Amino acid sequence: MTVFGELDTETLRDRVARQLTRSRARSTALTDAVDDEDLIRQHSKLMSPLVWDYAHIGNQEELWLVRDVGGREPVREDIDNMYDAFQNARADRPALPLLSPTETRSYVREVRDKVMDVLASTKLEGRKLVENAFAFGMIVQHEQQHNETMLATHQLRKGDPVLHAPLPPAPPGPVVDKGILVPAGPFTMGTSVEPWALDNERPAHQVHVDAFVIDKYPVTNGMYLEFVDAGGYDQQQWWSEEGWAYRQKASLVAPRFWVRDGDRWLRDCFGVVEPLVLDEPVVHVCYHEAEAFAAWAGKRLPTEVEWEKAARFDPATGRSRRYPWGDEDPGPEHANLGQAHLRPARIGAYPLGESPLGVAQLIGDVWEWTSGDFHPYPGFVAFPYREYSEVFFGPDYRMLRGGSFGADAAACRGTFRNWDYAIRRQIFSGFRLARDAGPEERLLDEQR
Ligand code: AVJ
Ligand code: FE
Repeated sequence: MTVFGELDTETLRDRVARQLTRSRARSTALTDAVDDEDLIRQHSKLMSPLVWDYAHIGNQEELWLVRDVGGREPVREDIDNMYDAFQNARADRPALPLLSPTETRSYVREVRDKVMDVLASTKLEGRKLVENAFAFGMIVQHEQQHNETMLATHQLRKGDPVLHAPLPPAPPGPVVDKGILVPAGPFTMGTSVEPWALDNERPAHQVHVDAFVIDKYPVTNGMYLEFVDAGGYDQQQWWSEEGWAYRQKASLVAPRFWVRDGDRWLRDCFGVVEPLVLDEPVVHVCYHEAEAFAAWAGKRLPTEVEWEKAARFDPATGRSRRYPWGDEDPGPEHANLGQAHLRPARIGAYPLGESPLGVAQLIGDVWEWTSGDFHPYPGFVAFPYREYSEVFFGPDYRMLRGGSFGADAAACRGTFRNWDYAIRRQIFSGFRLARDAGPEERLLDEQR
């Protein structure tokens, strides 16, 4: 297993260097794919211009690794405020006197050169911030998180397609969706040992979970289309009060990026409009749509605890794994991650990624909405800054788990927690269904 507390410093430095290089290759690909005008333009009020994300990536790296960890002189202190996400709402960012694309590229390069030097010369001990190279891991994750945000900006961009990737693997055999019974009992949620886990994933703590049933696969386009065709968007009874109000206000009729074509629906996938792939997980639905679909289907969304138990619990040992398939880092055989394929994989495509209970495609493909708000785990300590998680705690956000095809393995774990507003649909979000165990299933569980 690769919880790397035991790695020697040189191996750890190599690992960090490789991860930094990988994340930069992704940022470069996403920003080199379009011309300067496209980099500066705001493709949606919900998003920053791509060039803002790119310089913000460099600025965070400068703040934490050049100045704090490295104790070096600032590179561009004058631009800190412009690239501070809390000082500038996304909608206001295009009006800022941003660095040009050329200036941005040379800024991020200058910062990275210094960071490589800091990495080579910093003792990775003595301070919590550098133990296990945490600050470097945080910055790798930060860049990869913004890479996913930039990919969402690409999806909103108008014009000829510029991103291309091979199709995800096809399911190797026949696929049958089914509900999987997750036994009642204690479960260890979160982590205290995963070196690059962020503050909101900590600490590990025991929770009791009642028996429940969760679907083996996420909800597909085909299943979702039935809800659309059945008039689900016009039937208030499936929607929460808040969800219905939003459905009315935003005139929702189908997932974002579905395109009506006569009597059928197509989907815009990074500028290519194509027929729906019916056995692909539905993507670009908001929490309210997921919740309404679940009610229509006579089920509900899993709670965050249920999701994590389905993903990590090993009934043979009672232990929680790092990932559904075990403790190994994700490989291409386990999950659709890292923008290797620019769409979710059809259900059944990753049998090697299943959890011990047989729940599939929990990691990768689409972020999965879960019910409940963003709360700290018992014993939470903000680290290393309150603005990563703590300022978002409360009822305003819903939790998403598991990562999407746009998320990188470095920024996705069995314990990883993502969050967004219940109305957001430009993210790579889908969901899977759960329900309480029935009396007979409970009995079966108790007799095991
Ligand atoms: C954890 C994905 C909700 O993008 O808003 C990026 C991650 N934090 N820069 C976000 C993040 C600071 C965050 N999410
Ligand atoms: Fe950020």
